[in-house]
Amino acid sequence: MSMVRHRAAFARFSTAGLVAAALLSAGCSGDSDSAGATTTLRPLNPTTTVTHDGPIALTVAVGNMKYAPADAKVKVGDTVTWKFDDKVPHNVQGIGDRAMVLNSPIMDKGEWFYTFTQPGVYRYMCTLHPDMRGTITVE
Ligand SMILES: [Cu+2]
Repeated sequence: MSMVRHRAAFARFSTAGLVAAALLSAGCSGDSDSAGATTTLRPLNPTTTVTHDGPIALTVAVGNMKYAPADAKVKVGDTVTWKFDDKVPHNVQGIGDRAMVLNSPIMDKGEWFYTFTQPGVYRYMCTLHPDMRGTITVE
């Protein structure tokens, strides 16, 4: 009899553990869902220039071998466009895990958009000219 009670208590404990594990994995899948939403805003083919119909919170000029402004702040949900206009081609390549979402084609003219869905500090550079650096802080 006491053995049965002991098993029942163990079973309840296991169930609580499973519920906790399920909650944890639900949290994880929620994170990857929002990452997936970010993915849909990126160009499917990196050589294709995408267009964007919504409002632009910030335009970063890419020219004269620099990003202007080099440092800027936007809010979650804001779309930033990088407007390329120079004699030589450039790109926007994120530095570090969070900023890997910034991955524009190499272009000398045209625009590339990104809509920020997660707060954080996004540092980026031009892979052709590593001295070209910029930062977008998303609040
Ligand atoms: Cu460059």
